[in-house]
Amino acid sequence: MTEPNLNAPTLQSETLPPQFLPLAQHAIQASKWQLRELFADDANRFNKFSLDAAGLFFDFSKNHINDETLALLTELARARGVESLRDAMFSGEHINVTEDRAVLHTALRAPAGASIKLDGQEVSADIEAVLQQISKFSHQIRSGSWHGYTGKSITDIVNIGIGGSDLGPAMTCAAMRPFSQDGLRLHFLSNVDGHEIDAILSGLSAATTLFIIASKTFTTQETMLNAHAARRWFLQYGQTQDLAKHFVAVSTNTAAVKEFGIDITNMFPFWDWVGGRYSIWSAIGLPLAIAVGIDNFREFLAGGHAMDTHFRNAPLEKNMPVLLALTGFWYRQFFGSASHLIAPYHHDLQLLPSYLQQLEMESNGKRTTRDGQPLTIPSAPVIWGSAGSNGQHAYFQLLHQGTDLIPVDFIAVLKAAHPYPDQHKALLANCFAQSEALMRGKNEAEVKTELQEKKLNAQQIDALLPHRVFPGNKPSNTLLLEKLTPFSIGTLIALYEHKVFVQGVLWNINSFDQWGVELGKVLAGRILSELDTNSVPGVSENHDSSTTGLIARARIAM
Ligand code: G6Q
Repeated sequence: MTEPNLNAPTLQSETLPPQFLPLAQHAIQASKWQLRELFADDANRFNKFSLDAAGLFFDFSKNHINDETLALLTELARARGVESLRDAMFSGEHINVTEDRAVLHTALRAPAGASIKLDGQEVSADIEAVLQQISKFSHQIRSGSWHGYTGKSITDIVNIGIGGSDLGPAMTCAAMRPFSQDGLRLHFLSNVDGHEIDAILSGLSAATTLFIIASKTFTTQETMLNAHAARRWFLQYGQTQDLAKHFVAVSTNTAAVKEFGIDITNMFPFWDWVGGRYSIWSAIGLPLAIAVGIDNFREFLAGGHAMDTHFRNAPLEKNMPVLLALTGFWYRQFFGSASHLIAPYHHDLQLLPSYLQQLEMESNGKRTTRDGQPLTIPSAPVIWGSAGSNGQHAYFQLLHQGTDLIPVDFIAVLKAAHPYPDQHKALLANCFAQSEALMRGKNEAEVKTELQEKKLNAQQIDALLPHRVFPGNKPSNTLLLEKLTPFSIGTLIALYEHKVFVQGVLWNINSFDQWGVELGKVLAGRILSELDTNSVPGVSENHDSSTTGLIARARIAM
């Protein structure tokens, strides 16, 4: 039994953009390569296919690539306009064509005073003003000088938001846990499922709780329901005039914030040129600034900016986000890999896979080109994952011996922030061992020797052999961070944002709208009114029999 190659791609030249054809031809060759042999043939492979940027180290040598592959991939990136669209994004052009908006989250992390123009107007003064507001408020909460209605300091902060208004703060607060102030507890309420608000509020005291209502639009059903429920809960203890001490808002919608009853001086604004899933750098990062302090928050922004500088200036061949994007694109486009695993080997990065899931799947889960034509090639794969090493005892079996090709991004942190060196060594050992095992596999000869050493007889060996062989030849990237700090977390997130941008350009899609999310918001609103047991059943909307039946059963039970 010989080790299988990658699934040989079929050349569908009629649906492929002509610019993809040289790579499609090349992929047929590459599908025959064994990663083991690529390493055996070139002692310099690791040095050649790895790079440092903005404090991150990126090893992409365990991919089915050679010099020619990289040359073809970067040539394609140029031909698709990665450089020109990148420059258009940074200079505030309205590259979000379906919403006619600029995409300027990068401006939020530029150094104070940097000249960034949007439609002819400087934006940096507005950005700095909000940062000052965040600085003042977070200091008041952290120092205990912001008092609740009984005169006590705040001990618990509940961020009420969903999607982009939840995942960024929740993920970064977890990632920066060692930098967080003791005695301040952060809670993230996103789900419209009342069990979540019930679980969070049941442990809290209204007198020492601050609610941050985070919603770009301030109309999202789940957030508004939770915000109103939190308000009702608070008013069981405090008075209406006390609300200002316990409710603040982060939004672009001043009128709706006012209508909710939040004092506008306690509203932290941001702008429509900041997409929800790119908004952690804006006032949506308020919970993070409260948890870790404004200096650490600014360090986080500086980390994002360091990656921006690299992305803007490095040639494509030495550009980390571009290379991360190209390696993923290579398998998605030419080898049919339908999913991509994010495996951070760090407990504090446990929410990173969910964060990247939104970033990538909401940005690039599209089927229409920027100019409105149907896409004839696959776009974003499914992004999934969880913190290592837990996954090894669960789904890694499928990576090693299943039938699908699933590229992996391993993310490891070299220096731990805890006093358990044995655990840290074991964690890193597991991480590196997995990428090696996926790449090398274990061939028949190796399995035979192993079983012979265990004194199994020839018949037993023959029976076990097919089950014990690992084909290997599975690709992965490894990203190394020196330490998990606000700065390095900033670089890591910006790296993936730009990866997503580059892949969107390769697929020629608009990565910055989300019409699928908007549809969900509308549909749930309609059915909500039909679940109201005071409404007349079945008259407000015509549904299929399944949806009608489900609504009817719920009405009876409620
Ligand atoms: C992000 C998406 C989506 C959005 C949420 C919350 O890019 O648009 O996840 O962040 O639907 O929206 P609001 O912030 O408007 O409540």
